[in-house]
Amino acid sequence: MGGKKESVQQLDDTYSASQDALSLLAENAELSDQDGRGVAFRRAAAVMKSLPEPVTSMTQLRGLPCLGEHSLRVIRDVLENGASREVESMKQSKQYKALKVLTGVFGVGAKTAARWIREGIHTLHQLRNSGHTLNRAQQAGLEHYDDLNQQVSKAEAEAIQQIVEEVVASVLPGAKVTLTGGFRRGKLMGHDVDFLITHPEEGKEVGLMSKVVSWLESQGFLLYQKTTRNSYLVSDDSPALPPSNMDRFERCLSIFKLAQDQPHRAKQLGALPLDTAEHRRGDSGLQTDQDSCSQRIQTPGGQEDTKPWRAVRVDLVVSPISQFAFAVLGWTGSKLFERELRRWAGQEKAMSLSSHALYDNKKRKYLQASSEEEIFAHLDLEFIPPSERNA
Ligand code: DCP
Ligand code: MG
Repeated sequence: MGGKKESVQQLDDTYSASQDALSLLAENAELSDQDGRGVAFRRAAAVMKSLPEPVTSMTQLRGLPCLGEHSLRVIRDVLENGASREVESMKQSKQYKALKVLTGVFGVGAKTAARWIREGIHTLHQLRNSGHTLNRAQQAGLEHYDDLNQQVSKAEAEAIQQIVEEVVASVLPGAKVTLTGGFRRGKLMGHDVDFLITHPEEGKEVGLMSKVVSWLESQGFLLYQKTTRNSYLVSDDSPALPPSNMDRFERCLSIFKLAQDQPHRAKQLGALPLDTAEHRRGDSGLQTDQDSCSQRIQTPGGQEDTKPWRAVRVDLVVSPISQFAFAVLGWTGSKLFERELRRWAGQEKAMSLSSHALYDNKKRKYLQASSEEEIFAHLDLEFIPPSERNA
């Protein structure tokens, strides 16, 4: 029996090794600003994840969708050699390492990172000494690099939820806060915490964001914030869809200062002053090359980490109640799930789905919905609960 167990374990390892390899290729494509390739590898990884049993032979993959020539080559390599040579060498490449380090700075995207790499900047040390003027987001990203590259736990997300609920209730009684993103899908870790805020009476939500942000700032909860205003306009005869997948809700991209090790006491720590930042974290949640790591550590005299708080990325989004169901659906993700859902709506139903609305292109009208269930029904789909949207 022991032998069987072992071989099953081995199979599972191979199984997840091919998923991991495909996910890494997807990541590398995204970091290299090749979104099309990224989506192709994400789809292939999702197909591998959805298989009911471990793959032992290539014949099992026959007829499966989304597995292109390249993905199949990678899977074969993993099956035959235990690892993909292409992925292993990519992981070791200077380009990949530099992309990973630089795009790990909040506010730095694939294009900026690629430009810097072309100028010979591969590490945070080189970036700091490059003389480049960084924008406010990037400065905050550099300053809180280690914290922001460390995953956020469910307990931390809940502590932040408590704070956000408290401030929202105090500035607009009756307003409702919903945890969205990966945590709504049941994930235990995330790269940030996403919230959607609405009020049951249409229009009451106007002006809410600025009050929430002012309150949070006055209490010392924000290390950084940038609020963008709602730019969504509904017109009667055309689907007012944004040009990209980006939605147009009023949105606050922020970095929270969360008291550490005391998530349950988060409430009382509201007035934690910002200038307690004399100690920097020395640990790193990200694998980077030694050079960039050592340059990042700024703990004076190499003390143990005594900083009583940590920086956490938080997104706040405000939606009018009439668009709330679409907003929840759009902000729950995953990104691949959203993409597939929109594709289904467009190709199978001739409808345009966004985080704001669902438009029926044949009937030339918007379809109303006050819950996610109603949206799935409009799309002729069975309801898929958030925990099953992790594709
Ligand atoms: N989203 C969107 N439009 C944006 C930003 C996000 O539609 N401009 C959606 C898709 C995401 C969800 O909102 O699935 C949350 O975005 P995140 O980037 O936070 O992704 P997750 O929460 O799914 O992952 P993580 O756990 O890494 O935060
Ligand atoms: Mg998220």
